[in-house]
Amino acid sequence: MKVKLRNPTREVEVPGPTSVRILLERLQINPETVLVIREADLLTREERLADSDEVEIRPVISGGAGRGPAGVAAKCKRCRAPAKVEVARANAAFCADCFLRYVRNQMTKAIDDHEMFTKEDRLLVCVSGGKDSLALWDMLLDMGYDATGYHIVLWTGEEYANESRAMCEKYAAGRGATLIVTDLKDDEGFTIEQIAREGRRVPCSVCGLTKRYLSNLQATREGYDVLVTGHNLDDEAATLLGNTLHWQTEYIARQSPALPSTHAKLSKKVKPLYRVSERETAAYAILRGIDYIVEECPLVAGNTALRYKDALNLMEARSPGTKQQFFFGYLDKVAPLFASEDKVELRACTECGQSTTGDVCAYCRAKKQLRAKAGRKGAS
Ligand code: Q46
Ligand code: ZN
Repeated sequence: MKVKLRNPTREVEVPGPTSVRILLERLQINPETVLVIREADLLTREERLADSDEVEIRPVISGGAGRGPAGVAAKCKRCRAPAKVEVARANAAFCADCFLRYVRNQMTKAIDDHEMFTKEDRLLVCVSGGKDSLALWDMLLDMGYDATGYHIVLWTGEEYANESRAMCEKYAAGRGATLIVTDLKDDEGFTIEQIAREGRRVPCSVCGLTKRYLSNLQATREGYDVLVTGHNLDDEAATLLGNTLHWQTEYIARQSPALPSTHAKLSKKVKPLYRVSERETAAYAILRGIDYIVEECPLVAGNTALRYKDALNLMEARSPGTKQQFFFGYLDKVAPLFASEDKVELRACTECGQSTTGDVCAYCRAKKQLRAKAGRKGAS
């Protein structure tokens, strides 16, 4: 049987017939970190594979896949039809329709519980071309929300930038949805790849700062009511683990799925996918036929959150539900205790007028630092 593995893409021959579960065990792949696809169809672990089959094993968790155990039921929990997707943390498996419904219900619960937005609000949805943000945009449009996409060409790599943008444009064109695209190189005169190449700063930290700054700027300048991002359960649990290990209490206090606007230049920010795992958003995108960029950002190796994701995936494979217990438990029991840590007074940045706690905002400081270093380099 021909098995296509991704990131990096390669093909291996595995003797069949066998089952998905045994195939993954043989390849030492943690089933929680991948989806197995045969002719655009998702397969559960109990599915049989013939020797003539061609299957793709697609990683759906940033950072790849490790070894882990397998095995849950292969009938839809809701309608008893043959299952397509296992959700081990819910001790369930679902057919395609019931799975899409399950994911939408999780998002609706998030929106309602945190009063994220209503049908009257104008939403600006940050889309990268990846599975999470395109699945998010898709659900919001299906539910009748006024959702405009916003893509920043960050130039973390030429091919990656072009493909990411193309995925967003393809999706927007297919849906007749509005997409705004801005280009970091044109607007700001630097690229994230350049920062990585010159080793002046950690690329992911500048990239994260840039995305937060520019998306907030776009939302406030163009009068959107809410800025929406595709952070999923894995992202939130990994961030919380990192912040907790370092006891960054001011970050812990701000890690809410919905942050209100506390300044005229600060948009309300929400994360409606925080109840949906990364594997589930990927399955959603595949089942909905959404074309997304499967390759990882070429600069992802510098992303420290991956280490925390790896650690959580190891625990999740042994005890499904670990991530949700950790993050939902924080929201229920711990977040209220940290609320007092989050009392900061915001004022206008003296350089750009955006909100900041000091005189000059972090983005303007980073830009100044980059320019100064570039100047020193040019002079030497
Ligand atoms: S895009 Fe940017 Fe990520 Fe690439 S450079 Fe790092 S932060 S990994 S989500
Ligand atoms: Zn500024």
